[in-house]
Amino acid sequence: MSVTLYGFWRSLAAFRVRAALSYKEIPFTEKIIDLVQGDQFSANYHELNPQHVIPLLDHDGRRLTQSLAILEYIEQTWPQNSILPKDAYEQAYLRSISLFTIADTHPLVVPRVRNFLHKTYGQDEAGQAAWARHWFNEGSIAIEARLNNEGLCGKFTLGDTVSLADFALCSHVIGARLFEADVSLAPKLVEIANNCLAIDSIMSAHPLKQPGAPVKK
Ligand SMILES: N[C@@H](CCC(=O)N[C@@H](CS)C(=O)NCC(=O)O)C(=O)O
Repeated sequence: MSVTLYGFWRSLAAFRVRAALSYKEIPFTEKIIDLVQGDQFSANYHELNPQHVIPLLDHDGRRLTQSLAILEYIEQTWPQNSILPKDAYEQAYLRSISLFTIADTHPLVVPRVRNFLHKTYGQDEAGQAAWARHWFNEGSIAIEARLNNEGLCGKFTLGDTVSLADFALCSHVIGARLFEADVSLAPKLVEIANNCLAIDSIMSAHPLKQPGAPVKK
């Protein structure tokens, strides 16, 4: 069996997939697509994913994109350490919480959006970071309100069991911290992310633990 993740240290979407593979103890190799160097636009990568984004998962030559779809595939293919309950409502709830960040926040802060802000509206790095912080904060407030409003979370998004939504929420908090957004807006969300990162297999997938990440002095 061969499982290859195309990722990059900084990518929040790649983190979601890396965390799931690691949590489920699935052996995989990671190929680096350096988003800063523009590897996502190379001819070789274009052949694999003409959307020019990561993550991409190759399982025995079959390729998948979009982190949420990949997480579902991983769950169905390798059921150990399940990350999705059987109940239809609970599944939909977890997908819905995941999409708060995967669909509604993260796409606003990815490199192609920040590059567009720079090229078209002259935003320098500080302006782009302020933009990212704004959307991370909006996302945090929305997620926190939803988590509290439904009252289903315990240590994790649904009770005390890790699910695919936890990888999504954790990616949101990691990104918010990288951009120095105000995570104090969302204490429950932060608690869930911290509980995830207290699990060694999830922590090992953290962006700052990957090759190429800046080393803290
Ligand atoms: N919705 C996609 C997001 C994919 C995405 O935008 N990935 C970012 C990295 S986190 C990327 O490859 N960006 C390249 C770019 O913006 O040029 C997913 O969840 O997989």
